[in-house]
Amino acid sequence: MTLQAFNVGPVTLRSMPFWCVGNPLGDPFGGKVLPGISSVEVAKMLAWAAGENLIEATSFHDDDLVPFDPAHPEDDLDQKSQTYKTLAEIKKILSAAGLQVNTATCSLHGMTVFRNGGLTNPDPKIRELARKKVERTLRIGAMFGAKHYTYWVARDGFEVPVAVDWKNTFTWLADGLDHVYDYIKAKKLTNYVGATIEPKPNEPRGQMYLPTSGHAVGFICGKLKHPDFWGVNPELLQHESMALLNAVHCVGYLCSLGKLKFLHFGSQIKAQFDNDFPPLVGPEGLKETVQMFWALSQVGWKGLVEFDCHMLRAEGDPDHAEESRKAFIRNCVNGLSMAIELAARLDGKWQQGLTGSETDLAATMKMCGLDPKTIAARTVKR
Ligand code: GLO
Ligand code: MG
Repeated sequence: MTLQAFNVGPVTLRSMPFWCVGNPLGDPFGGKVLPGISSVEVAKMLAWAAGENLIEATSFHDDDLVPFDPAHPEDDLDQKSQTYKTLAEIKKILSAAGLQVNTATCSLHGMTVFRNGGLTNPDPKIRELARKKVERTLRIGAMFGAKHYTYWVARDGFEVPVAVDWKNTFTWLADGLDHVYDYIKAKKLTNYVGATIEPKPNEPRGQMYLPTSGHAVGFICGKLKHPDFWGVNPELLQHESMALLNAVHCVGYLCSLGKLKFLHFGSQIKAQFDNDFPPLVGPEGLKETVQMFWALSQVGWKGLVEFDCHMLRAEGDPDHAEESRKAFIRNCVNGLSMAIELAARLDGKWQQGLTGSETDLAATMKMCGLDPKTIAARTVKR
C-alpha cells in the first residue's frame, strides 16, 4: 500500500525523517533530555503519524536504522545478520503504513573516524571507508525504494585554510559523488530518480566546502560527470539563513535552473547557529517562509517538503517522551499547513504601479487578512 499524496499548494508529500523523531535532544552544553529510542520504535511512531494523516513519507541515514561496523561493510547483504533482520522489520512497518522513502543519506558525520571529513578526508584509507559506507547506504536505500540519495556536506570542511589540500579536495569530493552515480547504475538500483547535495555554511565544521545552494549548483554543473542526475535540497530557512541569505531568492534561483529536488524545512534566527526550530516557531521568518511557498507556487514547482528540525530541547519531557515526540510531529505539520494557507492568500492581485514598500505592505495585509480600507481609515485618523 502507498498513501495518497498530500497535494496541497506546491507540496505533494510531507516527509518526517527518522533522525528528527529519534533525536534525544543533546546539545554542546548538556546531554540527552529524552531516552533513546530504537529504530524499530521510530518506525512505529512514523507509522502512527501516517495513520493520523500527518505524513506520507520518511527518510533516513544508514545509522538511523542500523549501526555500521567498518569490519563488516557488507553485512546488509547477509540475510542472517542482525542488520538484515532489523532492516526487514522496519521495512515491514513502513510498507504496512504506506510510507514512501524520500531519501537515503549516508552519515559521514557521526563516527569519530570521519572527524576530519568523509569523502574529502585527506587520508585515502578513510575516503575508501566512506565510499564503502555510501555503497551500503545506497543498497539499504534500494531495499526501501528510496527515491533519492542525499549528500549533506557534514564534516567535509575545515577550520584551518592553510591545512587544506586545495589542489585535490574538490576532486576527491567529485570522485565520491560520481561514484554514487556509477554504483547506482552498475548495481541497477532503479529506485533512485536522482541525488541531491545539501549545502550548509558551517557547523559541524568552521567552514564547509559547499556552503550555499549557489556553491552546490556550481559544483554539480561544473565538476560532476552526470549533472542531470543531481539537484539540491536546500534547508530553509536554516542553512541559507545562517549565511544571511534569503529563502525566497534561494528557491527562485534553484527552480529557474531546474535544480530544486525537495526541501528541508524548519525555522531559524538569521546568522545564528543551526537552530533547527520547527516550522514557523521562533521570533523570525514568518514572512520569509510564507513568501517562499508563494514563490514556489508562482514558478509552478511541486514537490516534497521534509521537516528537518528538532523539538525545542526545553520541551522534551523525559517522563512523557512518546507524547513529546508526537506533539513535535503535529507541530511541524501544523506549521507547514499554516505556511501553505498563508501563502495561498498571496494571490498576487495587488494593485499595479505600487512601489516596493507599498507592494510589501499590500501583500502583508493580504497575508494577515487585514482589510486595506480599515487600515487606511486608521492611518488618517487624528
Ligand atoms: C544538518 C543537516 C542534516 C542533513 C541530514 C541529511 O544540519 O540538516 O540533518 O539534512 O544529515 O543528510
Ligand atoms: Mg537538513
